[in-house]
Amino acid sequence: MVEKKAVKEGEESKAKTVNPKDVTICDATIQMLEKAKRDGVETAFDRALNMKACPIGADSACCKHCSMGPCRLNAKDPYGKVGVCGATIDTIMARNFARMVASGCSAHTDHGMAMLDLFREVVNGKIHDYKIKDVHKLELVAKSLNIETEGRSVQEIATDVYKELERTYTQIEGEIPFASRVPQKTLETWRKYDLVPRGSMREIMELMHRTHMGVDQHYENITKQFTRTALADGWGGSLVATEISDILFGTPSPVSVEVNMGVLKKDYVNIIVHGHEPNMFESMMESVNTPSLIQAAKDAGAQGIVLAGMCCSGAEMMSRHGVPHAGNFMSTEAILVTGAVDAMCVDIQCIKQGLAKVADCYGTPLITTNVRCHIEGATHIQFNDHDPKACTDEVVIRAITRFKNRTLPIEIPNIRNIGIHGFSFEYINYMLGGTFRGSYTPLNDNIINGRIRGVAGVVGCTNPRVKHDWVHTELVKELIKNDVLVLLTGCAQITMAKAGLMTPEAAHLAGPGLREVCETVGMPPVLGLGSCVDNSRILIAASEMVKTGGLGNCLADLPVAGAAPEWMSEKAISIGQYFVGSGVYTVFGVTFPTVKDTKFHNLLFDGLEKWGLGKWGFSPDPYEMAKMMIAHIDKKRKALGIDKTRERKLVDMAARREMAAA
Ligand code: NFS
Ligand code: SF4
Repeated sequence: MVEKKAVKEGEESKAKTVNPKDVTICDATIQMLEKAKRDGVETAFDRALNMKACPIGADSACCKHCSMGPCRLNAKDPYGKVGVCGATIDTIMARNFARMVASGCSAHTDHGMAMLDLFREVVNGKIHDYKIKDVHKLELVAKSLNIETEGRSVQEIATDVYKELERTYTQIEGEIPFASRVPQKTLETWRKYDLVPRGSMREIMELMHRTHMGVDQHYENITKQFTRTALADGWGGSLVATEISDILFGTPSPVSVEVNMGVLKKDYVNIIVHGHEPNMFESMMESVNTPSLIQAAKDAGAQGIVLAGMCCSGAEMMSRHGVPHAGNFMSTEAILVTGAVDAMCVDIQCIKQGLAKVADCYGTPLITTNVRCHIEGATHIQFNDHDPKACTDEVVIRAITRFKNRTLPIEIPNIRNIGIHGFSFEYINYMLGGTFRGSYTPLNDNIINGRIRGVAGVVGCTNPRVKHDWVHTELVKELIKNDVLVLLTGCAQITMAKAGLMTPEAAHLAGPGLREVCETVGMPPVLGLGSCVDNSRILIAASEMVKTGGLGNCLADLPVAGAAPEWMSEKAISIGQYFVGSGVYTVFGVTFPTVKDTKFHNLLFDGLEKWGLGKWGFSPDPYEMAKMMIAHIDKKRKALGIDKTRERKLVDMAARREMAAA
C-alpha cells in the first residue's frame, strides 16, 4: 500500500464543477445538475471531471494478478517490456478482458439464476405470490428445448423446463440447453473451435482459473475460453432470465409509456425502483396498488402514489406493464435532486454508491433489498420471494413517512416523452406476419428487396466520459436515415424514448425504404426490446432471420451490426463478446481496453471474423460508427448477392419523388 499524502489546505475548493450543458443532452438532467450545483451536491458528472482516467488502465496495459507486480507496460512500445513473470502485453490484455467477461457473464447469469430459483419454487408450489402467467410462452420455450407439450399439464411441462434449464448453470459436460436455438452452421463453427458452453458455473470457474498468474499465457487460447464464457451469458444466463421472466410475468407487447423525470408528481408519494431483476418490482407494483396503502398516502396528504422505474428493471416493467420510466443510468443521481423522490428502492447492478450521499442530502430513503447489494449509509430491507410484500409494503410505508416530512423545496422537470415500448421477439413475429401466421418472412423480404438495408442492435449504458445520450442519439438517427432498422435495449432504449424516436411518427426521420415499411406496419423506426438481459431477444430474432431463409446460413452472414456507443460496465463487454462470438460485427464507443496493433487487438478486430465469427470495432464518434456499421451491412448484402436490389430500389424512390414533384 502507498502512504497517503496529507490533503493540502484549500485543495478541495480546487475541484472543478461541470457545466451541465457540456455533459448531457438530457434536458431534465441538465435542469437537475444546475439545481445540484446550487445545492452544493456532487454527482458522477463532477467526479468524472475531477478523476483523470488512468491511461495505462484504459489501454489495459497493466496487470495486478500477483504481488510480484503490479506491472505496467508501455502502450507506446507494447513489445518493449514484459511483466515480472514475463507476461507479454497480449497475455495481460487478454487476461484483463477475460476477467471483464467473467464478471459481466456472472452478473447476467446470476440474475437468470435468481429468476430460475423463483420459477422452481413456484413450480414446486412453495411460492404463491407469483404464478405462471404466460402458459403460451412456457410451451414455446418447452418446444425449443424438445420437451413434449402435447396433452401434458402446465405443471408437468414447467417441471421439465426447470430441470432442463438448470443445466445452463450446473452442467459439467455437454452443450447448454439453448444451444438448440443456435442456427446450425453457427453451432458447427463453435464446435470446431470448442466454443459451445457447457454450464456457466464451469465456464466462469475455468476462466478465472486460466487467468490466474502463470496459467493460460496464449492470448488466442484465453480468447477461446472467454468467448465460450460470453456465449454462456447470451445463450445461457441472459436468455434464461428473459424467458423465465416472460413465463412468470408475461411476454411484452407494445404499450404506450411515459418516459422522463416529469413522470414524478409533486403532490404524490413518489417511489423509484432502480436495478435489474423484475421480481421485487412486480411486488412493488402490488404494494402501490394496495387500497390500505393508497389510503395511508391520502391520509398523509398525498393525492396518491406514483411508481416509476429506472435503468433495466424499469425497462422490463415498462415493456410488460407500461409502468412509467424516469431515466437511464446517468440520471439516477440527478433525479434525487428533484427532492420529490420519497423512496429509491434498488436491487442489483449499476447502482452507483454515490446515490447514498445524494439521497442523504435530500432526505430520501435509499433502500437496498438484495442480499448481493448492500450500500453503506443506505437502509437494507431484505426482499424475499416467499413473502415479497413484507419488503415492498415497508418501502411504501417509509416513502409515505418521508412524504409527510418533506421540508425542502421540490423541483420536477416538466418533461415526459410518450413512446411505444415492448417489442418482444414474439410480437415482431406477429406484427410482421399477421395474427394467424406469425413469421419473419416479411422482414427478410424487405431486407432482400432493399427497403430495409439491414438491422442494427444499439444497446448499453450511458457514461459520464462522453456527452450523455448524445452519442446514442446521433448514431441511431444516422442509422435509420440510412434505412437501417434499429433494435434497442437497456439504457440506450431510454435515450431514444427521450429523443422521441419510439413513435410511429418518427418514421419521417427514416430513409425512404424504412419509412415505407414503418408506415405500412404502423411501427416506429426503432424497436425497444427491453432490458440488457433482453439482448437475448435480439439473438433469437437474428436466428429466426437465418431460419426464415434468403439471408445466408449462419448469423455471421446476416446484414446486421451491433453497437454500445456509451458503454461503461463489464456486462457490456460480455454482451459485446457474445454478439461477436455469435457472428455480429459489434462497435463500441467511449474507449476500448486494448492497445492498437497488438496481436490480441488484431485478433478481436479482425482474426475472429476469419474463424467465422463476428468481430469488434471501435470509434467514439457516432457518425464514424454509423459509417462502419453501414459499410459492414453493405459488405454482407454484397456477399448475399442482394446489393443490386437495393440500388434499384433507390432509383425507384428517386424516380417516384420526381414524379410526385412533377
Ligand atoms: Ni445494461 Fe442495465 Fe444501463 Fe448499462 Fe446498467 S442499467 S444491464 S449495464 S447502465 S445498459
Ligand atoms: Fe506482473 Fe506477471 Fe504478476 Fe501480472 S502476473 S502482476 S504481469 S508478475
